[in-house]
Amino acid sequence: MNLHNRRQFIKTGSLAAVAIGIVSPKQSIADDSNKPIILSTWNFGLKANEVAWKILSKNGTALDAVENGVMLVEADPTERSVGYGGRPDRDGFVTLDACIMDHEQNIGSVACLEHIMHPISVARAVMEKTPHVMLVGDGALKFALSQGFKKENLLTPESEMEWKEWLKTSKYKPIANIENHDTIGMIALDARGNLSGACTTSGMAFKMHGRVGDSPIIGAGLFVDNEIGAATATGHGEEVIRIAGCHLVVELMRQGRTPEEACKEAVERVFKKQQKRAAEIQVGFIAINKAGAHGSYCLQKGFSYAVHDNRSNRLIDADSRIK
Ligand code: SD4
Repeated sequence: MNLHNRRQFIKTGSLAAVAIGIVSPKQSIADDSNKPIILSTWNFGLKANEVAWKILSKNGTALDAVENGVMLVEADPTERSVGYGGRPDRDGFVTLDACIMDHEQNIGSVACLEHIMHPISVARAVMEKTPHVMLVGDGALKFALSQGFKKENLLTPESEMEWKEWLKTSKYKPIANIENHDTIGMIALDARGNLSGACTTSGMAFKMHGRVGDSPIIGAGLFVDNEIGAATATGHGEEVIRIAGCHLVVELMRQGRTPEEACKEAVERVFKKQQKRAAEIQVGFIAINKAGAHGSYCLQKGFSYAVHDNRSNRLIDADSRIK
C-alpha cells in the first residue's frame, strides 16, 4: 500500500471508527501521528534531543528544534567530529560542513567553512538571508562575519596533538565507527505536523584540504519532503553522495516503504556497489515519515540513533547489513 493509499485507508478507517463511536469526532488523521518527535544520529543525539525537545514540547517549530539541538554538539569540544574541537584536515585546518532544510523546501548550506562555532546557524542564514542555497570556503566565512558571527579558533590542543601524531604516518584510513562517528544529523516532526532537518560535521578526520562530504549536500546527507518524511545520514560521505542517499530514502518512503525498509534499501545499494571494500566503510541512515514512524539501517554494526517522543528519550541500535 503506498503512502497515499495508506493515508486514504487511515482516513477512511478513522471516519468509520468515528461513525461507530470508537474515537472522538474531534480526533483527526493528524492526531493519529506520533508527534512531536525528534531523531538524531549517534549517542550524543540523546543530549541534543533534550535541547530540541524543550522547543518542540512548547509547540516550537521543527526548524528551531533541529538548529538548536545540533548547536549543542557543535559547541562541545569533547565531540571530535563536529564543530569546535573537531579533528582537522591533513593540513591542520578545521573545516566544517552543515545544512538545514525546512518543511517548505527552503534550504541552506555551508561547506569547508572555517573559524565559526555554529555552521548550522550560518547555513540557516544562507537559507533565510541570501538568494542562494550554498556558500563555501572564504565566501561562506565572509558572509558569516557579515552576519555578526565571531571568528574563533576551533582547533583544540587535543585535536592538534592528534593531528601531529597522524602526520608521523600520514595514512588516510578512516576506521568505521571510530574516526568518523560524530556527524550529527537531526530530523524532527513538530506538533503542527511539519518536518525539518539539520546536519553538521567537521567531516572525515585528516581529509584533503577542501574536501566536502555528504553532510552539507541536500539530498545526500539530508533531505526533507513535508508530504512524505525526512532522512539524514552519517558515515563515509563519498558513498552517501554516490547514491544521493537521503533523497533516495525519502523517495522510497514515498513509494510505500517504511522508514526502516527505505534506509535498508539505500544501504543495500551502497553494499552492492562496494562489496570489496564494504568491511572498511560505514554508512548509516535514519528516517522518519509524516506519521512519526521512524527507522534506521547501517552497513556495519555499531551505529545507533536517539529518539525523543512523548514517551521518552532513548537510544536505538540500528540493524546492519554486515553482522
Ligand atoms: C562526512 N558523513 O564528512 C560525514 C562524516 C560522518 O559520521 O558522518 N561521520 O563524510
